[in-house]
Amino acid sequence: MSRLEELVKAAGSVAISGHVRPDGDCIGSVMAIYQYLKRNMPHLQVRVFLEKPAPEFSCIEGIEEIDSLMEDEKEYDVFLIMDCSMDRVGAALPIAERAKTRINIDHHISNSGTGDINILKPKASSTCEVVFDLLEPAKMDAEIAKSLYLGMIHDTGVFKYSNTSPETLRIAAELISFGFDFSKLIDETFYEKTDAQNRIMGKALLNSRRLLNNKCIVSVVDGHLMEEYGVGPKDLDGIISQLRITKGVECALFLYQTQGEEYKVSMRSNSYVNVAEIASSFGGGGHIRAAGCTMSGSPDQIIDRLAERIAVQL
Ligand SMILES: [Mn+2]
Repeated sequence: MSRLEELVKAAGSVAISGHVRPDGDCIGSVMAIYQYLKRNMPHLQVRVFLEKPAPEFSCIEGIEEIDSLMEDEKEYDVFLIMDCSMDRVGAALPIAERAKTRINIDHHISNSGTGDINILKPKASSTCEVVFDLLEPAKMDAEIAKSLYLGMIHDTGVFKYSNTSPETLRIAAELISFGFDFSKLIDETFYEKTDAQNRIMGKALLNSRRLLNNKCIVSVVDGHLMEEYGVGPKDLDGIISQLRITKGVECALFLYQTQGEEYKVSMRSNSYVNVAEIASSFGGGGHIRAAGCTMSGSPDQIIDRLAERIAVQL
């Protein structure tokens, strides 16, 4: 019996949830467990409570069965909290609190365990990697493998980030042996952009300029430009990553207008500038190589203030 089956063997009903604004790893881990329990424990009543996933995840089997209203008043025997701590399940919180037993499965180092049972592996690339160890390969199929692979590619940037371990790749190897179209999955859920998203990225790159002896690159998208291209903040994802990989650049800045004189600032560095320190000095936060904050003023004023801080570290 797989570890997952053991965990829920005494239960008659299981609810599964993850964090608000669900990403690939959250959706993948939640759906893999859902699919596995439906296949192997058909007597179980299983429900998924999650905010509505973005349209690019529609290729995941059973995604249309997710309950995003979360008005269920049932007392579930087991509530699975995936890829986050219990305080991040959003509207599913009352269902989690009502459940008889909570099981928290996660890989975030900040999660100290918010379930009655906790399965936490901070060294794992993704929650999907943690879930793989709870399942029996003989009881899996291509759809379950595809869901787990989804989470792994999203949390590792398609096996690029430093959280990718030999174990991550060994599991990925096992998953692709189930036979699903992984190239299509990666393109559709990770790389694909709308025409408008491509155009605004092109515009942002054209408008970029270099500062501080060319070691810093900066680009600004204001409200007018967003309106002209018919895009929202979510459509600007990926611009900062493209700026960062410009040859010769140590530090990249991307600003977009949120309202009036307010701008959201994303910062990235490549090898030595600590952008978390700069972001936190302006009330934001993040990691050493990727951080952000919200600042007020004209773009030029904001860039001057940031450049002053960056210059000290260059
Ligand atoms: Mn994750």
